Order: sequence, then C-alpha cells, then structure tokens
Amino acid sequence: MTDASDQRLVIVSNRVARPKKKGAAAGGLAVGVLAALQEHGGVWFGWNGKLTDGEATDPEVITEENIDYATIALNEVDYEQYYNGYSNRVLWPVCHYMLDFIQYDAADFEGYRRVNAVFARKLMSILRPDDIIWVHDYHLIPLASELRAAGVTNPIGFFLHVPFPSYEAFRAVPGHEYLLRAMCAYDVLGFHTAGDLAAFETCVREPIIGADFLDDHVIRVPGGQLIADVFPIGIDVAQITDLAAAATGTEEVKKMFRSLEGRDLIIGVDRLDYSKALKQRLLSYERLLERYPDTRSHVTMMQIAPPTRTGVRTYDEIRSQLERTSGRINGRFAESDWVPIRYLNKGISRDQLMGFFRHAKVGLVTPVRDGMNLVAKEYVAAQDPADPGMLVLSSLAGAARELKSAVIVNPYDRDDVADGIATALAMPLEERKQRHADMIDVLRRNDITRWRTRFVEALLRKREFSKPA
Ligand code: ADQ
Repeated sequence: MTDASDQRLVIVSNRVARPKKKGAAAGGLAVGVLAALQEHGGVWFGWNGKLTDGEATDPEVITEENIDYATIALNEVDYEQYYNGYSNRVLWPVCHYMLDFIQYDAADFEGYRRVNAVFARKLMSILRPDDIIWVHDYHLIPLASELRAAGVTNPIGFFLHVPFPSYEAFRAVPGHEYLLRAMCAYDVLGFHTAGDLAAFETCVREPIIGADFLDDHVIRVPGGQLIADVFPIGIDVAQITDLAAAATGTEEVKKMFRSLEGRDLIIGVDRLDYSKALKQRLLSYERLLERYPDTRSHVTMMQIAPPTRTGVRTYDEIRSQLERTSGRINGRFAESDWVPIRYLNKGISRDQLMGFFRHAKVGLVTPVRDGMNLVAKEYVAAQDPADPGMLVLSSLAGAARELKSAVIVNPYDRDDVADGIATALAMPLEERKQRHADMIDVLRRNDITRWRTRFVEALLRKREFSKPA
C-alpha cells in the first residue's frame, strides 16, 4: 500500500535484493528502495540474480514481512548485453560524464531493448488495475513505453539514481533519441538534484522532443504531459544513529577500534567503481602524508571497497590499480608499528559499517561524479553528536548540494583534498558540533520517508490532472 492512497506500490528495478537472502548486493539503489518499501509495504519486481540458457522465467513471489518480492531469472546472453553491455558500458559512463569509458555495441543496444520488453511482459502478469508503478534507474528507461504499448494505463514514474548528463554529453550516446522519447512515456520523472533536472531539460528542449515547459514542473511532450522534478534520496536518520551507537558495543567494532591504538581513523566506503575515483583518493591521502608530516603514524586510512560488476574489464582493472597504489603508498610510508592504508576488498555488514563510521574522525567521500552518495549521509547520521567526526565531501556528488556544512573539496585537486582532510582532523569540537547539527537538520528534513511520499504524491497528482474534465 502507499501511504498517500490505498493503492499498491509496485517498485521495479534491475535487481531485487531481499535483505534475508545471503549475498544480497550492496548498493545505494537497493538500500534506498528497501527503506522506501519497509514502512508501508508493496511489491518489488526485478531480476533474482539467476541466469538461464533459455527464456526468462515467470515471476516467483515470496512475501517477507509486508513486502512481496516478485523475481524473474533472465537469459544469460540477454543479461550480458543489457546489463554489462548497454547499461554499464554506455549509460553508466555517459551519466557520469566519462565519455572515454563508453564501449558501444549495436547488439548490446538490441539486448537492452529486448530485456526491457521482457520486464514489461513479466511485470504485466502480476499487475492490478489500481497499482502505482515506480521504475528505478537507467537499466529500465524504456519500460514505460513498453508497458504503454501493451495497453497498461496505470500511473508510471521513473527515478534516476545516477546523474543526468546535459545534452552535449548525452548526444554522444548511440540511441539517445530513442531513450529521450522513451522517458516521455512516464508520468513522473525524478532526479536527485536541480542540476540533473536542468540537464534533462536541455535534452528535451532539443527538436527531438521539442518540449513546452508549463508551470509547476509540468512539461508538455508529444503524446501528453509529464511531471519532472527533484526528489533527493534520503536516509532513515534515527535508524542509522541507533544502529551506529549499538554497533560500537560489538566485538568486531571494538576490535577494530583497539587496533587503531589511539590513531585518528579516516574512512572511505564505496563500491569499486571508477566514478568513485578511489585511486585519486589514495593519491590525495598520500599528498596529506607528504604535506602534513605530523599526520604520519597518527592517522590510519581504511578504504572498504566491495567488488561490483566483476567481469566488466574496466572494473577488474580498477581493482588491480588500487591494490598496486595502496601497496606502493604503504611501502613508502609504513613504519614497523604503523601501516597508513588498510584496504578491504569486501562488503561488510551494515551494523559493523555504521559502527566503523562512528569511530572515524573523518569520512572521506570523493567521487568525481555521483547521483547523490548515501555513504556521505550515513556517515553524518552515524556520528556521536557530542563528539562528531567530520565529512570531507566532493563538490561533484549530489550530496554536496545538501550537506553544505561538510568540508567540500574538488576530487580532481589532490592538494585541495589533502588540505580538506587536514582541516577536518584539526577542527575544534565546537565547530564540528555546529556543522554536524546543521547537517543532521538537513538529513531529518529530507529523509527517506519524504523521498517516497513526495514521489508517490507526484504520481497521484499527475493522475488527477490527466483525468478528462
Ligand atoms: P551507489 O553508487 O551504490 O548508489 P551510494 O549512494 O554511496 O552509492 O550507496 C552505497 C550503499 O551501499 C550505501 O548505503 C552503503 O552503506 C552501502 N555499502 C557500500 N559499500 C559497502 C560495504 N563494503 N559493505 C556494506 N555496505 C556497503 C547509486 C548512485 C548514488 C545514489 C544511490 C541512491 O550511484 O549516487 O546515492 O544510488 O540513489
């Protein structure tokens, strides 16, 4: 059920991550979607993580607490082309303004369209006339147009978890005209920041769509009207603060804290992805050790980076690059009783992660581009308000538009990042408390409940003004 009506909320994303299932993928979309569903329940439809050499399977529904998980297995070749191919070798890099990483293959584009048609067909088998459909992320841009072509009239919204590129970048993508037209089949389009929305507007202003901009975020496009607005994703602040406080009492977290032997901890937690700029981050930390010799032996950096998208070559390369760079920096600066970088190439439990955050003097979040970045928000929420650590945040993450009281740095400038870390380490208690209170205030005002509620309300509003008079 949605909280704004008694209609069922059906969330669709590439991967469904059941929390009780071992090995569920770590990632911002899964964390956000699950939190959005937990409070009011609903359906989560998508891929179950299994591949077949035949046709995609029919939805299998498992109910846990108030959520129905409806999942399908996909054909192996289709999945390779749709997910590793067009989604992650074309759309992911262009959305992060990294055009050099684009590897286009026409067969992948075909696979992308084919899998979206499969998603539409399988989803229709479980849809009810009153359902509200909320589609997530760049893997599924054509889903609404496929559903509409098959006669589905339910309200359908789309939320993009990554940045949206301006037309000058987007037009580099083979298939961009098709994607823009497909986006116009939605009733509501949601973005993390005003910058992403403005970039989308540069695209639909072009003659391909030739949109008219009406009042109140309504855009007239061929075939009807849609709402395009900003819905920054939030977190459940109280839940994370409680989780972090409780985790500090666990043996794992105590063990980590003891091992620091009084040194300040700088923590980074990211999926192993080039947009997170992990090598640049390590080099900035090296610059800190060079420019601020007092920090040597007095700080420890812990970088946690679970592998993702293994099998996509670029991702395998990042991993070996990081191992080499951290090894070199450790070789250069380590003492018999101190290693500057601890690099963990694995996911860890959420409670343990929040406990680590609470002990970290600095949260280092320096992507070269990021839709939002939930780690930044979680780090702030996990702090002890009486003695909070400080967030050092990339100006190029969506979160920087909200967390203005963090120490904001440019991730391309190693000196700036090194100085930012030094500033955070030396920041007086009163200033840390004030900045932390400011950031918590922002997080509370715009939390995960508000994200979901505002989006569902926009979908219901669209339905109202679309009804014939
Ligand atoms: P991601 O790129 O996955 O998300 P992020 O927003 O930081 O990035 O979310 C990662 C999530 O996974 C966080 O909740 C974090 O705690 C968790 N996580 C990361 N590493 C982990 C580890 N080693 N062990 C356990 N948990 C780990 C995408 C976009 C972002 C956007 C989100 C949500 O790229 O810009 O903020 O979706 O919209």
